Amino acid sequence: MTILKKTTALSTLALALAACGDDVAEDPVVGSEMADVETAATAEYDPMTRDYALSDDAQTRRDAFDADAFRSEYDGYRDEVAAEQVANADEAATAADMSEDERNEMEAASQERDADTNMRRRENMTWGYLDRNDDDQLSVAEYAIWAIPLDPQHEALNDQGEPELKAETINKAADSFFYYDTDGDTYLDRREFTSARRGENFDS
Ligand SMILES: [Ca+2]
Ligand SMILES: [Ca+2]
Repeated sequence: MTILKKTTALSTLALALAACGDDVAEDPVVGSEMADVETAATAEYDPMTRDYALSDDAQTRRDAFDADAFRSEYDGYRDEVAAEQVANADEAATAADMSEDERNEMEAASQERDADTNMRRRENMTWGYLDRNDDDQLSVAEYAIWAIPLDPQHEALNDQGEPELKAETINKAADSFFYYDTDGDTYLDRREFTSARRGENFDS
């Protein structure tokens, strides 16, 4: 039973085992397969996981992308979201004059955060959370709050010895952004971001 002791340390597996009862717990292989299914059901599409073939026009916009400006805008937003307080879900439930959007936003804002970064888990990143300047469209930096993994801080150190994003991480986020910016205005509207979030594939 040493295997069982080891594997129950993984919370998803422990959940799967608990749900499946003792029969499955006797067989760690079956147990781990179930844990994979559990994880896949809740995971959001990760835009960092594939390559994006850009049209000539999209590539032109991609080439004009300013990585330095991106870094400073993105870092500012990261600081903002890291300082955000967890909302009170009970208040959301009792505020009768809220719109459905506001209620969903409060609900998402009250969910548990990533322990290291205080950022929302990706599936709880609502449009309102990402659209930091409230202009109803996402810039690359706003989009990257969702697209770039929650804790990329240990990726690389800059000249001052501070952690910063690797160029390849920014490049991948930008590639996916310009891939999903189908109307070419260098912002993602709600429809375009929904495509990104679903991981839609436009390649023929
Ligand atoms: Ca915006
Ligand atoms: Ca657009």
